[in-house]
Amino acid sequence: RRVLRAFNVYDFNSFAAIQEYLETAARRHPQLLTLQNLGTSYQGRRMKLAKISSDPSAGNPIIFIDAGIHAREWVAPAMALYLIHRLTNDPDAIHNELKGVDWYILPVVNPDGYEFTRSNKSNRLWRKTRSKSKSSDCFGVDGNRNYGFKWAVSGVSNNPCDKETYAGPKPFSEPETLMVRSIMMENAKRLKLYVSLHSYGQYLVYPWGYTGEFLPKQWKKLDSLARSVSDAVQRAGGKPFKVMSAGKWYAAAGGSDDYAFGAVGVPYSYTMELTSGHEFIFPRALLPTVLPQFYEGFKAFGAGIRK
Ligand code: ING
Ligand code: ZN
Repeated sequence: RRVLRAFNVYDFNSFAAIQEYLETAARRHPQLLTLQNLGTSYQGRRMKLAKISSDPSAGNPIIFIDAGIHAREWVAPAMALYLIHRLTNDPDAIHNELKGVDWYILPVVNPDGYEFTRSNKSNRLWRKTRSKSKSSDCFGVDGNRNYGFKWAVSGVSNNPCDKETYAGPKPFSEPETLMVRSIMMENAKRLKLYVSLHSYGQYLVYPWGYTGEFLPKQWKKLDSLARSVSDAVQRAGGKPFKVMSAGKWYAAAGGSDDYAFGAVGVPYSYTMELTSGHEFIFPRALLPTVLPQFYEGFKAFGAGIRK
């Protein structure tokens, strides 16, 4: 007999606990939640995509959300799990958030890095993956510089020992970014909205990230949906988001949002920075306050792409 440990959604959980929560949730809500095996991370952690749908055969538009590509940004996976929790447990979600829209959620894109930051205090601020570089003794690639759209044209380091923004030896050198690419490619036609969750500075930014010199021609639609999300979070008592193109904040190429928008053709694509003023070391005690506030933003995302 297995003893079911209680899972606290208002906590920073281990990758193993997160996987166990996903399995349990899929068993409890088989008509809503299915798990797709994606393969393994560099160090062999099994990764699973949570697909939440009230009618999987309908071919609904898809909202795809990922989190935790940057190891130290712990609030992002916590938000992704809270989303799964609400979408599968709210009695009225089926008539609202899940009506005519499927939600695909990958809560931890970089599990090796995530576990590394949990392993001891001196690793707490690690950002990259944990792959071993062939050309040096250093480890890790910045997953959010590794996507194959305008790869490495701006805002990256070419040095494998750079702790922050090493773009990798080539685009999609990391198994973890390849997995996200596969999810996008397999679902390209139905993907309507992509959101990558991070934690730094409470920004909600859209393409282009690789340049701050110009905007995509659809920028007004991207901008106004982002503002409606920010307004909803603010109405719920949260801090507003700074809304702009990523490249206006700082130019950096190889991000997942540019790839989704520019290479896959996802019409709405964002990077969402969930910090409420706390950047990387987000206080656990604030999770019960901020996660429900941010959830109102996701409802606004859903409402915005439904109409
Ligand atoms: N921020 C993102 C980063 O990868 C970003 C956001 C991407 C900004 C591209 C501008 C351009 O640097 C975090 N928190 O990592
Ligand atoms: Zn980040």
